[in-house]
Amino acid sequence: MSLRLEKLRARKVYNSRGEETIEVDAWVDGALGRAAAPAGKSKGGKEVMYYPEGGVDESLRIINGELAARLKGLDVSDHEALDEALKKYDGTVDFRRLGGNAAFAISLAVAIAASNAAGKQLYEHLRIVDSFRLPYPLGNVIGGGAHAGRGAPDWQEMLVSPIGARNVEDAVKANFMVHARVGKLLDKHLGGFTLGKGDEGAYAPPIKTEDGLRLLKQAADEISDELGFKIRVGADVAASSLWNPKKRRYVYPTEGVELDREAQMSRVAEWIDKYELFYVEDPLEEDDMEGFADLCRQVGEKALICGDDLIVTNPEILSRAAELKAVRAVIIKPNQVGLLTTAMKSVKIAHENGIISVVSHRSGEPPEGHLAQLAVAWGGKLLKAGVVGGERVAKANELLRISEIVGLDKMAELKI
Ligand code: 2PG
Ligand code: MG
Repeated sequence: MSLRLEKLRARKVYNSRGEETIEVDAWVDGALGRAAAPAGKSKGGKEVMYYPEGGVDESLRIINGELAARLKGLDVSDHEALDEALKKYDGTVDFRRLGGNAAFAISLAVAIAASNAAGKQLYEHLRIVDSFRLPYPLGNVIGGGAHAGRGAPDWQEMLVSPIGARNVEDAVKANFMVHARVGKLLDKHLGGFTLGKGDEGAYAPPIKTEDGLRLLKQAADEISDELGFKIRVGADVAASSLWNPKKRRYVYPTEGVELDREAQMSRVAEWIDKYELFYVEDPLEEDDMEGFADLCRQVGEKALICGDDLIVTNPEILSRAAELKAVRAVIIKPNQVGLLTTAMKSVKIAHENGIISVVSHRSGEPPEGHLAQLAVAWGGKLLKAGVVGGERVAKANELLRISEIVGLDKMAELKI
């Protein structure tokens, strides 16, 4: 069956941080698909350019003019054809002509329109898995770094995931309960706390990272006991944000310490043991792939060492990381590479190499739930999408909707 792209229209809207972003409407055989692009704050150095010179407005000018006319009539039943056309039109390695976020919004909007036209769910249309499983939600509860103001914890995200939950309803509920409990514990610990939050709805309290991990572990254990299944704690260090290349040190402004590479690795390994962390993302700066491999060896089966800024969803970088055994999990953020099919290529490489894919939001998100559909389509075992805040809850709610079709208890197989 052929599906024809009839029309594209792009506009400027805003993400959860109040930044300008691009939204695209696509019509395929009379069906509408709509998607907007997210934006990162702690971006990897090798991500594509979000927008050309001239920003969102320049992307709008290109799409609503020449590009919409050029793509009209394209058969988009196979998504590859559209992404190839976008790549070819842009013609640069980093999407600097069209803008990676513009490419992403087109790619996703057209996939949604095509799935609607075919009467399918998006996860069916973009599937690369044989059978559908639901990812465990992974969300940040306490955070700091680039996502919060001065005085917040130095590590960017302290995360929770209910990896022992038997069904998705329990899993989603558990994260909300842990978030609420941490609010109470912080209030007690600080002798009063405003419940102030950072960009992703995680509390941004004036405490050191280690105190945050301790309180989060306590809350996760308490809720675990109440609900009767395992809830584990993890972290996104976002270590590139701490790395000072001149000093060759990881600089912790809130804590007031500076660590060399060895000390940073020891600290990560020590806290994995002490707080039973099951997941640590970007423990080292993004150019230290060797260090990731060392840490993976040292930590072994205890925790998933995950690459985000290290790999930026890039298939070539991921292949190198797989060869070096530098990671056991990889963050998949399609807007780091601009196209859904490039992200899908990375997911396939990950799975061929036994690497877990973690389909992830950005700190600046549009308030929509499509990411949950992508996680199910691609066999992501974890869906990293925050806990509270409308744009984060949208993903959890979409996961609940999908579970009505896939089956409430069809959770991913995640052995850790
Ligand atoms: C990260 C993300 C999302 P940002 O580092 O994993 O949590 O942050 O979108 O700012 O890159
Ligand atoms: Mg990250």
